[in-house]
Amino acid sequence: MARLVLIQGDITKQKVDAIVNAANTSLQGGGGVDGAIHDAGGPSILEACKEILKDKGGKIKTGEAVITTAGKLPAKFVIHTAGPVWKGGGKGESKHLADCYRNSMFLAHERVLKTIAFPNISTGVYGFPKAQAAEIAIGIVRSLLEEEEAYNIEEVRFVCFDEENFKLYRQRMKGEMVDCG
Ligand code: AR6
Repeated sequence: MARLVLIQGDITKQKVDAIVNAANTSLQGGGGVDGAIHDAGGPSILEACKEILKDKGGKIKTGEAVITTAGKLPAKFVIHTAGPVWKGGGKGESKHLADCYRNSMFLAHERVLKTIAFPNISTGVYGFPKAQAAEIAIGIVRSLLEEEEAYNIEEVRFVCFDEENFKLYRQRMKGEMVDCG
């Protein structure tokens, strides 16, 4: 069984096979974790995003995931996924958020990547309620790790940047490995 690890910190510092970016459908970079990843990783990440978008009519779908170089980051790859904007909960937001985790995990598995780190997708400017997002993220990742489509993955890190998310995850991951470093 793969390990689930909880970390409070900066995802750009993670030395894993893939870090996940909470991007938007245009993959042009932005603020928050997206901005931090592009800033630290350098311009090759945006160039790779632009290449991918050429085959996709300029946008990815909400919940979709694509993979690029990680440029200068310590990770090997960046998986970019577009989280849902919270609109009150009646617009399929929960399903779209679960799709982000599912599609990122499948992509990592397909590339035979063993370690993947997730930020708390959609819980910043996209306004998804943090407790509900934590339930969805931990729930879908736990269940995927029992499926064949993700069996190459040996470790999933949840990297919480803010204290509120870290506490919400810590409450829900009792007994699993918690790394505060
Ligand atoms: N490492 C880990 N997590 C981080 C970091 C970091 N360096 N910086 C922020 N976070 P947000 P969203 C956390 O707003 O809500 C962008 O402009 C932060 O505490 O980055 O999915 C994109 O281009 C929060 O919990 O992403 C999109 O347009 C979480 O990352 C839009 O924002 C997500 O916050 C996406 O919004």
